[in-house]
Amino acid sequence: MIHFNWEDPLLVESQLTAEERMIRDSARAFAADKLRPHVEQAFADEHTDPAIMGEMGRQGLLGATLPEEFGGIDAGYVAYGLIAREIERVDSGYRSMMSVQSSLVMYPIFAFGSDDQKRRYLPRLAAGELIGCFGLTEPGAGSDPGGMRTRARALPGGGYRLNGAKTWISNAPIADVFIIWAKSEAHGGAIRGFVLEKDMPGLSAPKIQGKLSLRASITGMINLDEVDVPEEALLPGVEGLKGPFSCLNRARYGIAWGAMGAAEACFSTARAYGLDRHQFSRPLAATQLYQKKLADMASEISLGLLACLQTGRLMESDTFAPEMISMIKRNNVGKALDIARASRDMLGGNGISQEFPVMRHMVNLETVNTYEGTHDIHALILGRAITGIAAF
Ligand code: TGC
Ligand code: FAD
Repeated sequence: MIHFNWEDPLLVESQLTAEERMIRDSARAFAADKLRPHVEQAFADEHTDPAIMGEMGRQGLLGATLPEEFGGIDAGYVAYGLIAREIERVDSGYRSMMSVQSSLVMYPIFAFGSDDQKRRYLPRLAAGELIGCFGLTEPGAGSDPGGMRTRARALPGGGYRLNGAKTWISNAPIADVFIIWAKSEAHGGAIRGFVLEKDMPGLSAPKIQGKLSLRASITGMINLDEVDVPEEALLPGVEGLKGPFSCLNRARYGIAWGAMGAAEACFSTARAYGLDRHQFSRPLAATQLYQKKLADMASEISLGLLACLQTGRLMESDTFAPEMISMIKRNNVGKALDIARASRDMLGGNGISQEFPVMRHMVNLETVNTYEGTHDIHALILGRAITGIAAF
């Protein structure tokens, strides 16, 4: 028998390799040194410092699963998840920056790009010298990206002309590289990916102001007004919705780990607060209601982390189904949101102060529950797999 460890009740740590622990420790130190000191101010000011991407790059946190040849560190999916967990322990917005760059920009270039595109973009994206964004959602096409209206038309002399609008795009106002998904008339109306650059005439990416959630991560629109791109901008290796969805599989998987980091931050804050704060002549943590809430949190976090670990191992052996990722994204973000809301309550009036991270995590997780497929859309993806009937 061993002594119960409230920080790791089911010993997730014991299932990690030495290399994974090293990567996790390095991400944890980076998050504590470089992100945590600035997060309250960034959130209050709704400000994203683009230099953060360079710092993440220098630390080896971008595109971690990619080969060294392209700037990655050849890490597995569990290591990638551990990085997401450590960054989101500080703030979901910073994890968002990392996920978009790694899974939604570097991955499609790596998986579907030409050799030229890989050489041109990947090492600089890995270093954080270039910032990327991923344009799938449109004003009229959110949960149903197949309804997108952005179009690519073939130009007589070669290349394409893009018209359309994307919205709610993380990193867009500070991005150098834009992955744009559009219906290509030259390919029978199939959805194709294009790699655009910020200075292309007709492309603009205004900031969406006034977010009450994920304020440390900048979000924007992408307007495409007759943007002419050369043939080399097309991602040659994929056609159809499976292109963007393959990227989303990776990002959603990272989110499932990340949400547990945010939940752990809330849980440990509530635990420390309950031990310190006295009411009715005893610590709050000495009451049964407080302890039940802590027991529920520790249980959900442990189960959620083990589910991530199992899914990560299956991804590493290429024996995963996308529905597994829907299950852990939906479950873990939903549970993290419950934990953040409960923690906010357990801190009483102090729970609404920026002095404590719980309310910031709570409002951030509202976004995380919505993006990359809403909580209910993932239920419908699972429902389809369980019944064979699509109920979207
Ligand atoms: P459906 O008919 O199901 O599939 C069309 C084609 O795609 C293939 N496919 C997948 N391939 C790989 N991975 C997956 N997860 C896949 N899911 C589907 C499928 O096999 C088929 O291929 P083919 O070859 O037969 O054509 O498509 P549908 O239109 O019925 O889709 C339904 C639904 C609900 C599953 C889908 O539309 C969906 O997932 N909606 C949610 C939209 C979403 O997640 N948007 C995310 C936008 S990006 C974002 O939020 C980034 S936030 C970043 C941050 O800041 O962290
Ligand atoms: P809708 O699809 O309109 O859904 C509204 C509600 O209806 C939801 O509750 C949904 O679950 C429900 N609903 C929809 N369809 C059904 C149905 N068939 N049955 C039952 N209920 C249904 N997108 C990108 O492409 N790139 C990004 O980088 C990106 N970053 C984002 C950052 C932020 C801060 C936010 C908020 C969003 C971001 N998104 C991004 C967009 C995000 O993916 C979408 O918001 C999300 O997919 C939902 O689409 P929607 O907002 O249009 O909601």
